[in-house]
Amino acid sequence: MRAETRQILADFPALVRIPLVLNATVLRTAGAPILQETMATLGLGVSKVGDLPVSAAIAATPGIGSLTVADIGNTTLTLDCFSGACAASTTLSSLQASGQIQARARLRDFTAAISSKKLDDIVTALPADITLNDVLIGLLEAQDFPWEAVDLVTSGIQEAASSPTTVSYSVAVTASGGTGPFDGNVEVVLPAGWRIVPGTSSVSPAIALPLSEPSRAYTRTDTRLGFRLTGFMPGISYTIGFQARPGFVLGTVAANATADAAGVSGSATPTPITILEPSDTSADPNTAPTLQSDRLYISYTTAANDVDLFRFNPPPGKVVSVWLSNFDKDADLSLYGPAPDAAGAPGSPSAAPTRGAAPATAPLPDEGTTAVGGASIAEPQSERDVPAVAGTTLLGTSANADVDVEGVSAVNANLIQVAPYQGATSTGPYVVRVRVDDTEAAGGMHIHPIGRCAGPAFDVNSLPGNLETAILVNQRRLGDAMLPRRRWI
Ligand SMILES: [Ca+2]
Ligand SMILES: [Ca+2]
Ligand SMILES: [Ca+2]
Repeated sequence: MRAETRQILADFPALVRIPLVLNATVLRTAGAPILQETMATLGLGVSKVGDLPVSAAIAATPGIGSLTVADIGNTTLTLDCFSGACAASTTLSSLQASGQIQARARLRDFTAAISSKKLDDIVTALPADITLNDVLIGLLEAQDFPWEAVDLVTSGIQEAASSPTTVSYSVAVTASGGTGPFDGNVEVVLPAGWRIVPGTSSVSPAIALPLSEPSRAYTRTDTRLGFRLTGFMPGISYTIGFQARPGFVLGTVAANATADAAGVSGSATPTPITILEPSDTSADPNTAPTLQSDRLYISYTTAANDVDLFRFNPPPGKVVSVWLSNFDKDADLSLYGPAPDAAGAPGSPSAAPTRGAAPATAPLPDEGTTAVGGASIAEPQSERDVPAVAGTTLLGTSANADVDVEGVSAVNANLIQVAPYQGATSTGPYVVRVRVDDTEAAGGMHIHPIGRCAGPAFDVNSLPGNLETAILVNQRRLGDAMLPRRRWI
């Protein structure tokens, strides 16, 4: 992402939700830097911008029409090179004129990274519901983007996964009455967050015309696919099949489906599918998966005693920051480092253990609840609920009851623990992200509803050298104490 874009979004986070096409004139007049993002950086394979039909983009602007066959890379998905030649220097405009742009071609089918064309070239052709946020998803710049604010349901981020899960989905459709052949529509309603894999739709037995790409509508409540069937007969059970990328919620789902055709009644029967966690993450520090920095790792807490550990190879002397987010229940995050020095061990700087002797009497156990007004409520401090990994040094814990994101930073952290608070489980996912920095960056925080985390960004190195006194204020706690609680405005 360009530095100017980043700064403007940091200063005016509300801009993230504006629809682009409705504001295209204003953005252009103001010289908005986001319009200068090139198609090489827009992440066409991920963002909704990639859904734009090539023919619509060509029609909307000469900017895309002037691209040549050589510019767009693999042409199989985009061009019809059978009915006419596709010379490397031919422009897309002239191929459009000769009917050689595939009807189902989308911008994401451009396999070459094109840096000569920009968002400005296609902005007026975008569907009205595409917001700036949908574009930012494609920029995939882990260090800059507030990943913890990404809406896993609607972002379609699973399409960017290194090995995305794909399931086969089918719907049986039968029309009764009349003599046919008919044309009709079948609408399939999938759970929110599901995505169809382009180019995978088929119908069996064959009808008069091959099934074209369905229309798609992705919302917070569902994913709707609209199939158009041309030339089918009554009394025959047709199967519409396609590949889909499921969302992140585990469990059995059965899509709704409806069929309509003029003059006949239709029925559509979807096949239920069960989505399972690939495999639970180990609680053994010797077999835990090893994470890379600047990637989103999605996992689940499916049992009350489910502790998940992740290893990390920290660069020497660097600060490892970890965020735990997107969980719909309460979980806590801990970072561990290497085992404490053993007395007399080779390389140990001291012959003495780093920990003192344990108390002779074990501490009182966590009571878990407190009786208030006759009712039993959960202890507000969850830290005592966090398990510890033997043989390691606890470097930091983020264990809050009321934050959207847990975050903790520590130098040389090599083990990350996610543990549910008081046995909380969910069919929904949680997300872990690791980042390596020179300074501390992570802390518990709330997600701002318009897409920005408000978290600790305090850097002690930024203070003037002659400072003698600093008063640190927990603004939220002060606000809770002094004013009616006002979460975020
Ligand atoms: Ca787990
Ligand atoms: Ca586990
Ligand atoms: Ca928590």
